[in-house]
Amino acid sequence: MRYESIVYDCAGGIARITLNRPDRLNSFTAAMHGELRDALARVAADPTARVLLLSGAGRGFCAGQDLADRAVAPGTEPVDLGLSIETHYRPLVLALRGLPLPVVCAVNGVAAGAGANIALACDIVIAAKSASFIQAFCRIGLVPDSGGTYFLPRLVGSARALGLALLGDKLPAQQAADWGLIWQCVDDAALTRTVDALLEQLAQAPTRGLAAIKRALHASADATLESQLDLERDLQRELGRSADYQEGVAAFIAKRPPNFTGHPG
Ligand code: T3D
Repeated sequence: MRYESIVYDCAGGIARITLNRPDRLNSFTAAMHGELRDALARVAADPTARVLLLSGAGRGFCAGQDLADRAVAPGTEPVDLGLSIETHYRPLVLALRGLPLPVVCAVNGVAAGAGANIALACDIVIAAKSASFIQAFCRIGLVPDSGGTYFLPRLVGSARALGLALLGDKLPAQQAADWGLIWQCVDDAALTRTVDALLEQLAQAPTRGLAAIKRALHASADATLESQLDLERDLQRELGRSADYQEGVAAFIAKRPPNFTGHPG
């Protein structure tokens, strides 16, 4: 598939998807969703991909749904937004969460509406100091989607989730980090360097082990202690048979750096 709204690349174990409609702050169109679906399927099917970076081109990360992608005006036939969620946003969130490798999101600028919540669906979110997060939905009479009502209260608690969602105020990246909404906020000039170092680290890591960590931590939001202990046992059993575990232990004993393959075997 030829991409026009995103840029995709995979090299050295690092897959990169860049949202690439900078003149519209990388807002989502149906065409962009189609390209994202295709690119995420490529990442999932590529055994050499060990970490994925999601970022945006230009001064914004993503302004959510492109409000001009279809006709919405008083008196016109209503658009079925449920169909849009079902077709595009729900699968996108589940694809990011389900990828068996870490997903890093570099928030280079404003992240609004679904753009904010797609960032929160990623595993590690690093934002530039000038970036911000806006639950813009309430400004146009909608509810936070793309997992916003799931992620927000779990990440920042009910009081802050309600304030963000009901007021639609701009949350600066530093405050987002201070509140625990994201992993880290760095100076604008340090964003690329910081993200590249993180990607290098994750691309050398025991990928299947990281995938299991991601799965277990995401599962814990709705789990009991008993079910979580069961899951940990099952994952540990599986990982204990992996070459990366054997290599990790051997490297520790030999006092040398490990050389992980990231392969399941
Ligand atoms: O399918 C469904 O609809 C259901 C799913 C919904 C999910 C959603 O995401 S709903 C929420 C949609 N998003 C928004 O409501 C955010 C709209 N954008 C803004 O509020 C502001 O643009 C920002 C706060 C994000 C940034 O403000 P600012 O001042 O930095 O930039 P700007 O001047 O507003 O935007 C720059 C350009 O991008 C501008 O175009 P122009 O004037 O230069 O020709 C603007 O119209 C365009 N743009 C920004 N966001 C969108 C957009 N065009 C279409 N759709 C957008 N969402």
